[in-house]
Amino acid sequence: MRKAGPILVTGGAGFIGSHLVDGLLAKGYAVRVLDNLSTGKWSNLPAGRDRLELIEGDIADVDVVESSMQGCSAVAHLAAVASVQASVEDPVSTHRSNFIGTLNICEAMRRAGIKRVLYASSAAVYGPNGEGQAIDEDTPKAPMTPYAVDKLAGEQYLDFYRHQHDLEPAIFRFFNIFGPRQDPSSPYSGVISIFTTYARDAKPITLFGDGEQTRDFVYVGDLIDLLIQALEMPRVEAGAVNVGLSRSTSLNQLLETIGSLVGGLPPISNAAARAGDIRHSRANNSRLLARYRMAEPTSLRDGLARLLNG
Ligand code: NAD
Ligand code: UD2
Repeated sequence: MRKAGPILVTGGAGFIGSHLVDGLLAKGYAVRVLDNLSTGKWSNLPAGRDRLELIEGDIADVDVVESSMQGCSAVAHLAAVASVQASVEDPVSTHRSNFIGTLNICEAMRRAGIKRVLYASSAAVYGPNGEGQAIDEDTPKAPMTPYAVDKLAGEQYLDFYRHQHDLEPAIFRFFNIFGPRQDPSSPYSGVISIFTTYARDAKPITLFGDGEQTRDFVYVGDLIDLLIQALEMPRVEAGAVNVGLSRSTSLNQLLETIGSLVGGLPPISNAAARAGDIRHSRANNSRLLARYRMAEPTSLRDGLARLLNG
């Protein structure tokens, strides 16, 4: 695999993508990144590295996708408008990236004869279903936003290409991923990126709701190990895989841990819970554990410490 041509990482200048690029380079792979820099930054990636090619371009542009794929051995498709709220405000342009872009990747792979593709889907496909229990992959889907509709449609297209054209998609439904380089600048950024940045800068924090809502937080480094395994395994089984630790943390517990790491918390104000907010989100990760090797996951405290020191 390593000598057979670069891995194309779409969205490689973003939060998760840039960590995947680091992981692949460290393992000796050549990497080509395709990113339109809408939220990603080249400065997330190491400068002047051999084996790393950067292409600024849009996955909604068929020609760009096709030329970027020339000579590649596999694809990690992470590019997307990752903000659920952005998809609610502008479904059409989100759809171009999240749906048309994914279809362009499938078609270009078919034409280039490339088989293996990783796909970053989301727990958002379950909507409120499964709330209050550990959500397994067979839980009925209830996509409630354009973001979730497009992610689910992308999964289904990848299934079609698997049956029809022997593509080998490894589809992952990420729960709440956190770590260094997650952009805290929007109010809809990941809660950990906001809380850690504000705590460090002593800026007031807003807690939507009573803080007893829970999430299944995964440190980005643990995710990258799984993604690289999915590129290297001889065969990918059909069916999407939840990426969560089946570990519930409330926002109040999260704040307490951040406070103990930074030596205190800034003022915290409570605001009304966000419309449509999910109260409890936790993965049943039996399928993940059955298919992938998983070392002891990074504890929330260690992940937060790395983020704060990074
Ligand atoms: P991110 O915004 O940091 O990364 C997305 C990258 O895609 C950015 O670099 C952006 O510039 C690029 N991009 C967006 N539209 C593009 C287009 N049309 N053409 C080319 N590049 C484009 O977000 P992230 O958190 O790193 O998310 C990576 C993937 O994981 C996304 O597909 C996202 O939907 C998915 N995901 C993330 C989480 C999470 O907890 N962070 C949860 C579920 C799913
Ligand atoms: C995450 C993903 C989303 C989708 C969804 C699946 C992120 C950023 N979003 O949404 O893409 O995959 O999971 O169900 O990863 N909060 C505060 N104060 C703040 C910011 C957030 O209290 O300043 C709360 C927020 O109201 C929510 C919780 O923190 O209750 C988590 O919010 P989030 O935006 O990090 O993630 P989530 O789970 O809504």
